[in-house]
Amino acid sequence: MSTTDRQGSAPASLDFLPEPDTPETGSSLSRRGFLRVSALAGLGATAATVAACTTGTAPAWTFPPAPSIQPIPSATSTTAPSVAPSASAAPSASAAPSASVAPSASPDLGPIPAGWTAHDMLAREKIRRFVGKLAVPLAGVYPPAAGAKLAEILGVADNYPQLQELPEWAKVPQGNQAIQPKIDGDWKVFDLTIDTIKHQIDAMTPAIDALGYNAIWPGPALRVTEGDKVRVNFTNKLGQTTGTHFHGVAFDDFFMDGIPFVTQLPQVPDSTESYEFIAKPYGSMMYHSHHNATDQVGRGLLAAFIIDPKDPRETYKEKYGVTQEYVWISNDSVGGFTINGHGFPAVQPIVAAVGDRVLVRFMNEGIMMHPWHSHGYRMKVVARDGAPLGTAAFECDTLGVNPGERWDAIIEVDRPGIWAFHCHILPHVEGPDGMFGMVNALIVTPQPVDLAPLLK
Ligand SMILES: [Cu+2]
Repeated sequence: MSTTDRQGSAPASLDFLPEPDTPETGSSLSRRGFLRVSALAGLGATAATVAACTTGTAPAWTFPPAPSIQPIPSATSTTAPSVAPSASAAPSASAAPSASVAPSASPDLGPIPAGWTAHDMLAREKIRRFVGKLAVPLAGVYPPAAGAKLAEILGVADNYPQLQELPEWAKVPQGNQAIQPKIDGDWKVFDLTIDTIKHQIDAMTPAIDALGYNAIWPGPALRVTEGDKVRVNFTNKLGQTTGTHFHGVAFDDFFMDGIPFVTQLPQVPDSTESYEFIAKPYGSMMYHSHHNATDQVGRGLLAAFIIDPKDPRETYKEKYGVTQEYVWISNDSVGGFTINGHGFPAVQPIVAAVGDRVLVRFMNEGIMMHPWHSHGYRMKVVARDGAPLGTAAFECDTLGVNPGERWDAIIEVDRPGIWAFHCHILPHVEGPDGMFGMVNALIVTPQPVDLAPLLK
């Protein structure tokens, strides 16, 4: 699955949910939920119906009646400053990300409610695109008052176009898919290509010239067990030289380290090169280009390499009862501020149910530190750079992750909600047209919900 993956199981695309054998039962919307959803979906988009669902708890805010229509100025004309990372970050000026993203949607977003500005309209548009046609079904899995409030906050009664569309993150390819190795004697063998690709940070922005292992950014997540003999064959289809480094691995043979002119010659185009090593130590690792890397990693040659402990008692599933995991690779150069190669609202959310224990493997493939802030929950941070923290494990709600670092954090979700989860360097997450870049959400449903059928 793109980014969310069940510990130790082969992931399936957009499989957010616990496997059928997990303790949670009822992996689809409850009948009551469906009825509520049907009621909302069939609303004829009237505020009256939404209000009818709001029994007992009156929402604090209601949509103003018939606001006067005002033209919406271009978001680029607002006064918010454009904030760009240091130009030294990127080799070419055009490659520098900018927080001042040009408005990607049609400026015709309808009438502006009293007291709002264009910023509010554009900001709401981002959330509508993030949720897409999941809005009504998702609202339906929460208790009626909460569901009605969520529907009201999004303005579902407006019957806006995104209610019929896939969420933004389901419109673009998501990386991190786990691939299974071939077995060759006692070796686990992965065959990968290194490709030039066109990559969309977001479905509404033009594709950029990017790079990807197996033609996707981030590349496939490779997963092995401590002590495995691993062979990874890379076929270079870039049209330029490269070299691949497995970041965090303790190589016995230093010539496997992947650094052109230090431990090898550069890998020339149209050649296949193999890296062979024993997988150790266990933990969250990465693989990425280590040649012309500001450009090559900045354009997508990055991926997760996960070494599970040989001792099953040391796995996160056994040790902490982890029920699902999410690989979270940040980058911040050529493609702008991204999580798993995408900026909000194209970042695939973490979806969990009450009772889940969610492992997030933060990996920073960028050039700056990002403090990840989890709303509503503290994270229990259990490993740094793959090394278990043991009794030094700590809890926090804001975790700074430096370039090259990996931090493993577990969130025990015990309260439903839709919780923002974002970098707290504000120019990395919010601009004149609302949230963008390094923003994600932890969506906690009261019961497990199978979203996959809704994403067709
Ligand atoms: Cu940041």
